[in-house]
Amino acid sequence: FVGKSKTGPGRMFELMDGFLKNDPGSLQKDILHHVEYTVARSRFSFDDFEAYQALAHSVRDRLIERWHDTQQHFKKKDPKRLYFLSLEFLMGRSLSNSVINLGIRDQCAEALSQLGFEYEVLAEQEGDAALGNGGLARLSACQMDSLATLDYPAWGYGLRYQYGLFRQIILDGFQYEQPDYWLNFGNPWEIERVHVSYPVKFYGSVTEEVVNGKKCNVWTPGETVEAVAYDNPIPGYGTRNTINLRLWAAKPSDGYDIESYNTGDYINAIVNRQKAEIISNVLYPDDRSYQGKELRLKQQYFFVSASLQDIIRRFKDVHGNFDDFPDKVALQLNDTHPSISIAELMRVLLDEEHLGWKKSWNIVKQVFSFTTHTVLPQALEKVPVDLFQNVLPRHLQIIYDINFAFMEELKKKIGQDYSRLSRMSIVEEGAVKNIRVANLSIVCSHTVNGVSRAHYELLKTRVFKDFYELWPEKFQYKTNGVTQRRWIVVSNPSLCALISKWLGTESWIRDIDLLAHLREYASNSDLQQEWMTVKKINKMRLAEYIETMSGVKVSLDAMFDVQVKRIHEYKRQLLNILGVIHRYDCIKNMGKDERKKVVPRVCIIGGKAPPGYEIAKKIIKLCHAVAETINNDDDVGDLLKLVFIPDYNVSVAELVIPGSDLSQHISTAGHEASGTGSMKFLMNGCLLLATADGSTNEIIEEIGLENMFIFGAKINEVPALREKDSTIKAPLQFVRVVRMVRDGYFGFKDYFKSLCDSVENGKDFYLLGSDFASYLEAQAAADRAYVDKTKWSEMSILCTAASAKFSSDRTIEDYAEETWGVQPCKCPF
Ligand code: KOT
Repeated sequence: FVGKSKTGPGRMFELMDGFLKNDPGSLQKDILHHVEYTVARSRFSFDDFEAYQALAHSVRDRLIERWHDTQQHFKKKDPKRLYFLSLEFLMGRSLSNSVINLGIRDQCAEALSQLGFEYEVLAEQEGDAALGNGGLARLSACQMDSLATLDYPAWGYGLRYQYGLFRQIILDGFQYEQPDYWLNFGNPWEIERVHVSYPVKFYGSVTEEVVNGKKCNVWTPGETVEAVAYDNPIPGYGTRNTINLRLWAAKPSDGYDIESYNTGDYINAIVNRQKAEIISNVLYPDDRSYQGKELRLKQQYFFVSASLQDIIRRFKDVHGNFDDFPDKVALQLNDTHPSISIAELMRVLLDEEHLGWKKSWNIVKQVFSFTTHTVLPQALEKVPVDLFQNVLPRHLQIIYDINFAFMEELKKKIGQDYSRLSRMSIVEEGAVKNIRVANLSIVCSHTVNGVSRAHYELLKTRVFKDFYELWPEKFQYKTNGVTQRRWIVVSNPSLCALISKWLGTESWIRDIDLLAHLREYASNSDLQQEWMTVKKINKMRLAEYIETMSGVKVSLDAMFDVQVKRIHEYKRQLLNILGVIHRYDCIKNMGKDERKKVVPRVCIIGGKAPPGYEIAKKIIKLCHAVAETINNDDDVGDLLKLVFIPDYNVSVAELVIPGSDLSQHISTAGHEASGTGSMKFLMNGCLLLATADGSTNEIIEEIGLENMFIFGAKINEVPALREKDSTIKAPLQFVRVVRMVRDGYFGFKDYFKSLCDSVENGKDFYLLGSDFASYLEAQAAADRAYVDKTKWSEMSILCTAASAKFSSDRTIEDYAEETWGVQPCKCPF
């Protein structure tokens, strides 16, 4: 507009005075402006939280500029776009991540220091955005960061829950859940789009009618809820590209409960309207067991319907018909949670666009790709047909039609093998008829991805064997990765600086393969010393946190041994605790001289148990009970401490991971689809003690068995071990430690009985007993390695170097090329 008319857009551009500037002076002005006009405090009197808010708004302004430019550019270029559909995103804090990716961290720190504030202190004011449960949800967040950084024309879509993942409170060692009302203090990172809203319909009935001489199924819905968009800009690192995470919130629609208005019940009508908002109220915290809840199905359909309306509107803005749809749109299903979008797209193309079955199906089968994140049968979603019929009657019809066509096609290929036909059917027959959402997703997607090589092998040979044999070409895997921007640059600034110093460049932050060059210096004693100094600084931070949270003072000379993740039997936190009891028992039985040889340990456990998962809750209580005994035993002193870190979340992870020496990933082989925590620890130079499960097998290839502590049964050995009575093979040490718990050595004898029963008396489904001896050996090997400081620091450096493969940048590039067919679209400014 420059030089053009000084009215309208020309005048506006002139007034804008170019883009916002990033020097400390300009940032200061913006911060003070926001103190006064956004936070509405006096610029002469505002506290740390208000300063954080003002800083956040100043950063947000810069994000918005880039967001606009990026979206404008995408619109102009009209590339094929990727839409990432996920019911969960675990974003954590945004401030530090944004200022790093915008390249303005130092400027912000300087601006604040002149105003009398400390950047780090303000960053701590922010609460986590915890719109997800665990691995799957944090993976979505890492992938959004990589999509933006690598300039892909992508958008994320999800739900804006009012309550994120519950807060974990520990009282007397027991877990209690409290609501996470994360929006209480406002959310500067989102932009409410009151004008971007779509009606989403539920319930009602379907009738066959003749429209324009053709027979049609007409859905007359019974309820309409409005979906309102909230945009969350996701900045890339070292690029202007800033993509969008659009989250939907439910609001009453104008037509909601019109009946009550008509009957004159005004007050009740208003009260009823608020019920619409329930849909986006709360995140389901139990992420592995499906109970066919109506609200859950409504959440899924709500976000999917709004997202597809939005995607189709954007497509139609430029394209006259749907022929190009598969060339312009890729829809990624993050597990089965958004899979109702398959039936919804079919419905829109059939009933609203009137494309006919053949054409609609041809489009649908080209656009969806599906990634599964589990091997646990109880995590595979099944929706009772009755529930479906009630909530989404037209979608159920469409699913039946898809299944009918699929069954016919299958019969042609495999003949009358009824047991296989019934296993593969989308509809599960039985006392309760169910829709198998995974089967629907496989049948209708062009690609099915696993999240590690081992996971892919299990999908092919066990979980989806029938489907693999039918369509081997559909199956792929993309080993998970995590973003080095958050997991090194943001969370471990000292290590970041050290890596850049030794590599002579910061380019590894975008080009992760460069990180592997650290290998060349792994045996350099100068680097080793500096490396261990950084680790010490991080251990100090963590030790302070532990003391504040649990009152336990820990020694920095001790090995910090950490297991932080959701609590689940298959992840075997119980194995860890029984191992700690064994260590304690050994120390107690040692003479003075022997004790001198013990490598001191601080064992750290953290994680949330799903609220209804009794055994997981008992594991948390056991951890506290054992900690109480050990930490107060003067006999043991600094040789052993056990601490439970409450309310483990993304920002706690950012503190814990850099300060760890050893981390445990000890799931029963064949149960963890991938695991991503291990990758974050690896990046931070933390050694791994692990089973050969999930992505660990690929980590072994990168770093070598000699630099890790691997133990336990292999994936292929597990089924045979389960056949036998595992208690027979449980070693004496195992029997002894379980007995200590049973006999009430740590109190709560009756309460822990069922926990002990779960690993004895011929049960022990997760094979704690049969893996116990090799677990203890791996722990002993870790002790021996820790004593040799030179060797340990070399191994630690090799861990970081080996983590290059486990960047989500690599994962996303592979998806873009092999699954989605999208290319980078870089904003030129
Ligand atoms: C939750 C519900 C249903 C199905 C799967 C899940 C799920 C799986 N939630 N988190 N996961 C984890 O996803 C991570 C990312 O792929 C994996 O690394 C990890 O092994 C899964 O357990």
